[in-house]
Amino acid sequence: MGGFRLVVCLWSVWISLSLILVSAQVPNYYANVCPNVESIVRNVVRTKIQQTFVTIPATLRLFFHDCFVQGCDASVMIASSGSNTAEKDHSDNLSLAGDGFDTVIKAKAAVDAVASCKNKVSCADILAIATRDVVALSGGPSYTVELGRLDGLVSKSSDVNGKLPKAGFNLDQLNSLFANNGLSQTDMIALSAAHSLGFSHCNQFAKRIQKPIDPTLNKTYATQLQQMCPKNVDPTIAINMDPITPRTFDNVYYQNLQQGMGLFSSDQVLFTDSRSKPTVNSWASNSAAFEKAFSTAMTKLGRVGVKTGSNGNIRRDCSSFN
Ligand code: HEM
Ligand SMILES: *[C@@H]1O[C@H](CO)[C@@H](O)[C@H](O)[C@H]1NC(C)=O
Ligand SMILES: CC(=O)N[C@H]1CO[C@H](CO)[C@@H](O)[C@@H]1O
Repeated sequence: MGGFRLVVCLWSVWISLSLILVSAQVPNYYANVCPNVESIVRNVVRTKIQQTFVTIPATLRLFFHDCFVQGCDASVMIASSGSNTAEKDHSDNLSLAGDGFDTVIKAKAAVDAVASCKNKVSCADILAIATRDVVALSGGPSYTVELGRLDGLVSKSSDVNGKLPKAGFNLDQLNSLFANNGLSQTDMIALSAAHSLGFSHCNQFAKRIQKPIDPTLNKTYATQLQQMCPKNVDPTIAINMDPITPRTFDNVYYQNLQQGMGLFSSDQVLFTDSRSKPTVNSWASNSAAFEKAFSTAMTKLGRVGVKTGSNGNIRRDCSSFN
């Protein structure tokens, strides 16, 4: 038994080592060229949050969209030019708030202001670090960010088709899209707690509050949503996704689901589907278990489609190719 455990243990050490080597992702990747990269990024993020709260949800969502389309390679940052319509101009991006882009641009400038760091740190890694920081600075868990991603060489609006989840997705649709990115149902439920803060436009859930009202929606909450989002509402109006603690990253997201207060069908289904309900119930009452699962899932998300070698480079300007 002891011998077996040792073998299993060595085996998993070997597997993790080979994963690290294959993905070229290690926590202290910049130790020699830019040892302070994480504190430089953190300071920019902190200042930017003081200027506007939207920094937090905007950066978190930007990272998610980046990773699910072509991998975590900052391809989402590229501006369209000439005949190339880039990822960020796909309609599914409509609501990617400019403050996420701005955070990365500012952090990159601060990193590049240090001589030894100049043009040595990828935009993809800066986005990954900034994302960890916005979560931690809004009450969520902190975790070690694996580093060593290169910036991608391709960004096409057409590549976004079918890569991002829709607010009307059911559990099977959510699971299959996340599985395409190497993420389990547990990871998907954990990552959905990103909707613990930030904003949504009314059109994303308008159908649920029109008669007949979605029966999985809490009636009191439905009435509140109808008042905030009347028919013919200004399409630029956005409302809090977590009505109880909208500015804190926490497990109240799961408690809301238990009350029928998930904003999207894709949120509420995590509680109504018996396959995911036990996980929701467990994390609603156990914040530590949720935070652990979220950190694990974010680390896995950060490994999606990482570019190395000739598949990428270090962009000088995050919003355009070198
Ligand atoms: C599970 C499937 C998911 C669906 C269907 C989904 C869908 C959406 C939609 C429709 C919005 C509102 C867009 C708008 O009208 O402005 C939104 C907002 C947001 N999503 Fe998701 N999302 C999902 C998962 C995730 C994940 C995994 C993350 C990050 C880890 C994330 C982070 C966010 C954030 C932070 C916002 C607020 C953005 C802001 O306030 O600027 N979402 N999501
Ligand atoms: C609806 O939400 C209220 C709190 O706003 C809660 O007291 C009530 O139990 C919820 N109803 C259902 C069916 O979950
Ligand atoms: C932040 C950003 O660039 N959003 C763009 C997403 O795509 C729409 C077009 O569908 C643009 O108008 C937005 O500017």
